[in-house]
Amino acid sequence: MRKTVVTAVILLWAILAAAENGYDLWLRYRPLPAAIADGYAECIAAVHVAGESPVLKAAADELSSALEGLTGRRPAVCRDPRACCLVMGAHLEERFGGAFAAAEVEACGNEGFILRTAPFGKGMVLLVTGHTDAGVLYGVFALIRMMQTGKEITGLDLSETPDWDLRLLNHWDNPDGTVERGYAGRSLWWNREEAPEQLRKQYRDYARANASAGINGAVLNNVNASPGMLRPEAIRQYATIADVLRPYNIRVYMAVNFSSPAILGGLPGSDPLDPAVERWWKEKVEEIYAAIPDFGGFLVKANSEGQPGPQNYGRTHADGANMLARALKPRNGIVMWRAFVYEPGSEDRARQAYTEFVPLDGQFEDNVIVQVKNGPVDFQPREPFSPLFGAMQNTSLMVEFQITQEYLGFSDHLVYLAPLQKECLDSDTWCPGKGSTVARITGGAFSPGRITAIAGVANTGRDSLWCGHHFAQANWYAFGRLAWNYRLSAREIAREWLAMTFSSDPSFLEPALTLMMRSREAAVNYMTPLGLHHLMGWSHHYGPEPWTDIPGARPDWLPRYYHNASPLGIGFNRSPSGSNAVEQYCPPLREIYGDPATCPLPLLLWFHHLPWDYPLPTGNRLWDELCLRYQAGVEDCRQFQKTWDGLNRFTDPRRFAEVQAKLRIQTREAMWWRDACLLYFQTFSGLPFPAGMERPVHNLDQLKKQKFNLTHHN
Ligand code: GCW
Repeated sequence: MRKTVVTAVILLWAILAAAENGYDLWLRYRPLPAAIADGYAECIAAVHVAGESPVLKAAADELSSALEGLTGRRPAVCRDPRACCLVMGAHLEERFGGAFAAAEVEACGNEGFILRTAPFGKGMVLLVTGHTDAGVLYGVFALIRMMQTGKEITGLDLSETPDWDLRLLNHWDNPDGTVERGYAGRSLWWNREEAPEQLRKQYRDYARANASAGINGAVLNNVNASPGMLRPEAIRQYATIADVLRPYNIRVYMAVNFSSPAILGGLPGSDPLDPAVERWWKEKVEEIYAAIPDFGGFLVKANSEGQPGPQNYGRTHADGANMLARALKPRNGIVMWRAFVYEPGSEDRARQAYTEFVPLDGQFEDNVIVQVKNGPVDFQPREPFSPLFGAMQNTSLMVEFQITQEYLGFSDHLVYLAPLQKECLDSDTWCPGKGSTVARITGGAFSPGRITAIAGVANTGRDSLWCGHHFAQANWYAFGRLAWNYRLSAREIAREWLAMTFSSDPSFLEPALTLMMRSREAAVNYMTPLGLHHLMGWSHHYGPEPWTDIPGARPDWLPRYYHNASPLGIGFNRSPSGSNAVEQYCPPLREIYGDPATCPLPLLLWFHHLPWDYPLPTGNRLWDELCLRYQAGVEDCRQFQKTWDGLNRFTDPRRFAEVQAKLRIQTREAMWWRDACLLYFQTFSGLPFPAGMERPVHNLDQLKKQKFNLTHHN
């Protein structure tokens, strides 16, 4: 009897241990079907690592554990490249002269790679090379991805270089371990008490995930920066983390508080033109580089939402950024200076960053990059691209996306963000002319030689599955992949991710892909269709509160400022008869956006205030179209549930059930959004709900009284 119990316990333990909880992300390396696995194992039976460095070692270890997991066989290590089927190392042309031209390897730059099968001795050899070890690392991850997704790896000839030099995550993590707008548990970096070895493992896994997606840098603390980050103990913590990330080609950057010289250094002020302030920063920079020789640089949020900045001293953003840039320059560090600024006042908030920054174009040092949010307001489910892209042709600009879902249902809603990011990157700014997309402008197409970068606000935390929602992992992955190659389609990336994370069975992939590809538009529809924005509760940014009125609050924190609903209509008039924010776009966009007849439907109420019965090209009047879109969003969520329920047999029980539970919440909340917004807007439109639309299940007065409850959000 006792034996049976013990056996049962051991068995249960084995099952639980093997159970997936999402921690392994897309690097699960579970066994592939034998037929494919044997081919890979044979093709990479023995590996030669040409060279020695922590980066090469990380790459070799990864390849070996991936092969072991995927094929059941660890490759042999072979010292003699002639006996090997795979050789990895930088500059292999020195040994395999015929396989590459030196110029080709050179063209890989700092991080590019070549994967090439070449004849060698009596057989063939797979060469993974580049100009640097980092390139080899990315080549190895590309090869692993090919195996994870069942691709052919014989006869390879592939080379890639990244589209942006710096591909960064921004962590909005505070020293006390909280994460601003974080929905996946507490901070990975700060206020931790676990054993160092345990932390190192987690940091290594974080680094592996980033490297596999192509991310090469991370800002480890919140842009609302604590001056304490520049204290010696925080710098030491930064250095400890940097040591673990370094073999994966990841550099660390720090968000700094502009008033640090006064707060921390005891100086009378932090005026950027004060030589004592400049000296203080120079010394601080030296202190940081002594601890972290490859430190990347600073990220600064200045004179925005209460943060201090150069304007406190009557100086400009350029004065502030340049002073820091000069301190970092001797060490090749950079300054990422955020353009997310808006002050209460009469000017349309969407206009403000442009008004403040465009006059400074051309005044920044060349190691300053101005970091601009994708849209002119704030990470809404849909925004037009920020008009700063294109308007500052003599300044390096980078896009900041939000991967954490501050306005997109936190980690409760499944919203695949690659379509949103592609939409922005592919937007043609028309400045200086056709074809000047956001991707090309920030990628340096018009300013060769300048450093280029792209950032995403991270959605990671201490949560066992890293991101709070299994599908939110896809947003981390997709950001990295797009930052590496923005020409990849959102669908292709989703397909890779699904195959690596769940299953590559076509009967799983097709429906799951449709679900992911539909999810962003569904969220736009049930939250803010037709260009509406900022309808959420102002304190939590989660659920709908289009009615909020807080006496004395800043008007631009309140939804009514943005939707302007009244008996006359709805929307923000940014056309020439309104705030004229359209003038910030280059022709012909300003004309296209400026006229409701030509403005794209998805942005209509972003740029126009229109009567409820305004006729749309869809054949519906505005009110009916709005209703039908909210309804379509709800229906999509229901469809997501059905789709997922049908995929049970392809997924493990735990992840299946967890996603299922989240989808249930999402549908419920899509209905909440629909009812709250439509019942409220109906008090102005006075129009009935159109035929074919479900009746609301909520009551407006109750919704208004309902207190927002955070219980299921952590
Ligand atoms: O989106 C808003 C957020 C703030 C954030 C700010 C910013 C870090 O609500 O939490 O602060 O933007 O990007 O600076």
